[in-house]
Amino acid sequence: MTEPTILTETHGRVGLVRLNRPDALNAINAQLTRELIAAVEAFDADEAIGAIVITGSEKAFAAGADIKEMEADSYLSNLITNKFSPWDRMLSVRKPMIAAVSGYALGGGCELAMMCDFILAGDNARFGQPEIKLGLIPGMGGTQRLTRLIGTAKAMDMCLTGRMMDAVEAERSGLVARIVPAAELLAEALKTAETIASMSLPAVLLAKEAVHRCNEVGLSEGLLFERRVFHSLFALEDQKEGRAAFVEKRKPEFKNR
Ligand code: CO8
Repeated sequence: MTEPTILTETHGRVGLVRLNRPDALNAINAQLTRELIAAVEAFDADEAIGAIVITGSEKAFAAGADIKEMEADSYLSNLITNKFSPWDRMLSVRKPMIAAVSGYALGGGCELAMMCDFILAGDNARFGQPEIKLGLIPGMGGTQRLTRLIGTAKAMDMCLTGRMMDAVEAERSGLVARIVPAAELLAEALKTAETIASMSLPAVLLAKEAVHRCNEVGLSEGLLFERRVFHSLFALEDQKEGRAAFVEKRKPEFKNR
C-alpha cells in the first residue's frame, strides 16, 4: 500500500494537516495534491472544526512541485489534464487556513502557503519562486498572489531571479503575517487558529470572504459588500451576545461556532 503523504490531527476545534514526504522535502506530487485537498475539504465540512493549519517539517514546508514526477509532462498533457487545476478547489474552502512555514517554501510550496489566508513564518523560513531556474514560471498562482501580496517590484525580483527571501524580508514585504521562533511555530499557529475557531463562525466566514473580495472588485464595490455584510450580522444572536459580553465585562459565549 502507498504511504500517505500527509498526516491529519485535530487539536480542539483546529484541523491540522502536516505534509509528510520527508525524503523529498515535502515536494508536491499528484498524490499529495489529492490527499491534501481532500483533507482540507473534510475539515471545512466538519462542524467540529473552526480553522485549519497546514504545516510541513522543520526543514521544509514544501520545496516545490515534484520536479521528478514531471518528467513525462508535455504541453499536450498539461493542457488536456489542465495541470494544477485541482488547486482551484482551495478557493472554495470557507474556514480560515493558516500556513505555518518552517524552512523552505519554494515554488509550489510558496504558492501553497499563499493559498492559505495568512502565513505564520518560523524565523528559519525561506520563500522563493525558483521556477525560472528550471526554464519555467510559477504555475500555481505565484505570479498573481505574490504580486498582490508584496507588489510588482519585489514579485518581479523573486520570479525573474529565483532568489530566496528570508523570514524578516518576507514579513517586511507583507508576505507573512508574523515571525515566530521556529521551535514555537506550530504551537503559535495552533493557538492562533484556536482563537479564530472560538469566534462566531458566521462572522469569521464573512470576514474571510470580505477580505478576499478586495482582490476581486474595485474599492466602491468592495466597501458596499463590506457594509452589507456588516448590516447582515445584526440578524444573528452572536452579535447580541458579543455586544452584551463587552458591556457586562465577560467572555462572549457564541452559539454559532
Ligand atoms: N521535487 C522533487 N524532489 C525534490 C524537490 C522537488 N521540488 N526538492 C527537493 N527534492 C528532493 C531532492 O531531490 C533530494 O532527493 P534525493 O535525496 O533522492 O536526491 C531530497 O529532496 C533532499 O533535497 P536536497 O538534497 O537537494 O536538499 P538540500 O538541503 O541540499 O537542498 C533545496 C534543499 C535548496 C530546497 C533543494 O532541494 C532545491 O533546490 N530543491 C528544488 C527547489 C525548487 O526548484 N522548487 C521549485 C520547483 S518548480 C515548481 O514548484 C513548479 C513547477 C515544477 C516543474 C518542473 C518540471 C521540469
